[in-house]
Amino acid sequence: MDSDEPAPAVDPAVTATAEDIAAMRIRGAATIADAAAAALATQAERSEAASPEAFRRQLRAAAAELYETRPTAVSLPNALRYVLRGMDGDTVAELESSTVARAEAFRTDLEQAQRRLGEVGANRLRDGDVVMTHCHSTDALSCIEAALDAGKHVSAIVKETRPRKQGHITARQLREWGVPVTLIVDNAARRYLDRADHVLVGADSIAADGSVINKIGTSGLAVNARERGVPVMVAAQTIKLHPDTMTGHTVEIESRAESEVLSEEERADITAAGTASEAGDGSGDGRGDDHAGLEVENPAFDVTPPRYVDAIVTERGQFPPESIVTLMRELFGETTEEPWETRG
Ligand code: RUB
Repeated sequence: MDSDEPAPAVDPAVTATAEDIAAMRIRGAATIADAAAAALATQAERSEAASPEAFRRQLRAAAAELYETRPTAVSLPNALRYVLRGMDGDTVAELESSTVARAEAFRTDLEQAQRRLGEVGANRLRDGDVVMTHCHSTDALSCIEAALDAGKHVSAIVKETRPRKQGHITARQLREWGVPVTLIVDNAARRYLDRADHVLVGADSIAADGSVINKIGTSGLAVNARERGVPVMVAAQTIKLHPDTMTGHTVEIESRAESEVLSEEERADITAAGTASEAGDGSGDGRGDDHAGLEVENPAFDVTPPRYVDAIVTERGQFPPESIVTLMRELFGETTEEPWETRG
């Protein structure tokens, strides 16, 4: 784009979706992908672009705004890439209809993939099994739903999942389906693994070496499960496969706000103790710097090495983590250029 050209107009509905994703009112990798595709369709429908080129620029700008919201779930760029690659035509009207159709196809495929994945995952669950969950994953829940549909009785040990307690969303959904739930704090997981037949989690991204990037705490759970002999099943549609990792890129781990871990009041309380001790040993002036000596770190995701994962369950079947790269090559080829980075 020439520097004197006006910035393409991104529709306010796209900006609203981007804000909802950033604020986690829309959250979870599959749900984020679905919302992003829907937002691109809205952008296409509401575009008042005067030329095909202006239309393309608008769509790319909308995709870039959505892309910036959260860094870890690859389903987001995968969704944006899929929709933009379907933008085809010589007129604005043709471009609009092809983009909207592509977004709709993506959303339908997403739903069907989740259902198929659920059926695959359900085959691993036997009647009477106890499943331990972490965070809230619609892919993981789809496996339980399919097991219930097949007439199996399943119960769940649901980890609360600090700091945002998305385990409560899982507990609510499972109770709605009539599944008996035991809710535990994260620290109790190892103790309760003795009662579990499976650990079942979702994924935000799967790397080419089979590493699983999911909500913080997943890796510790997987290590403990291995030590206890409980199999770890990762439910992840193929849009969770991270193409850039085939060419050596790593997955960015999102850091979230300190306030999710520590309120202002709690910080003041801890800081007061530090200030008092500094005053007591004579080394401080008794007032201190509110932020000195107390850092809060809040990574939202972690990486579980493939050796702790028994199976990655996708809509294409289940895979040992080490062989997932074969599926990745088949689906993505070797190219990783993002359409919203294309100029002109
Ligand atoms: C959610 C999370 C979920 C994955 C998979 O993190 O880690 O396990 O996104 O979810 P956050 P799904 O709450 O920070 O978005 O299976 O629904 O795609």
